[in-house]
Amino acid sequence: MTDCLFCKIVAGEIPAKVVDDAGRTLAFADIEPQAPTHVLVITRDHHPDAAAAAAADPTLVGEIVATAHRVAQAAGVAESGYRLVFNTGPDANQTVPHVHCHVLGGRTMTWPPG
Ligand code: D5M
Repeated sequence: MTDCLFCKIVAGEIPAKVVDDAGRTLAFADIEPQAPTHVLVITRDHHPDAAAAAAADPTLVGEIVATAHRVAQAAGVAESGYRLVFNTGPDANQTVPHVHCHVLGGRTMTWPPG
């Protein structure tokens, strides 16, 4: 999609700190980190959100989660624990309409989320 921020990162038109680049996913540091580890895992192809990605190909969301776990392992937070978040739609405050999984770790998370 020509006007999508994350499609531009996939295309290399906008720089990002890439931490994992494999298969159909790409992972890069969030520009506004909310935890010591805060990485976004996206699909290379454009899908507006996680539900749309799952509808297009049910295995794709599994690949996102597998990449997220690899990212957590590489960051050293897999054993202590980490949180995966797919904000979906306006009430969830999704600001970028390209599926992305937040990988948050490196501190104790609170519940409920804000
Ligand atoms: O999360 C969208 C996330 O995308 C938010 O945490 C900021 C992040 N973001 C926005 N622009 C960039 C760039 N250019 N690089 C890295 N991260 C970025 P949402 O769930 O949609 O609210």
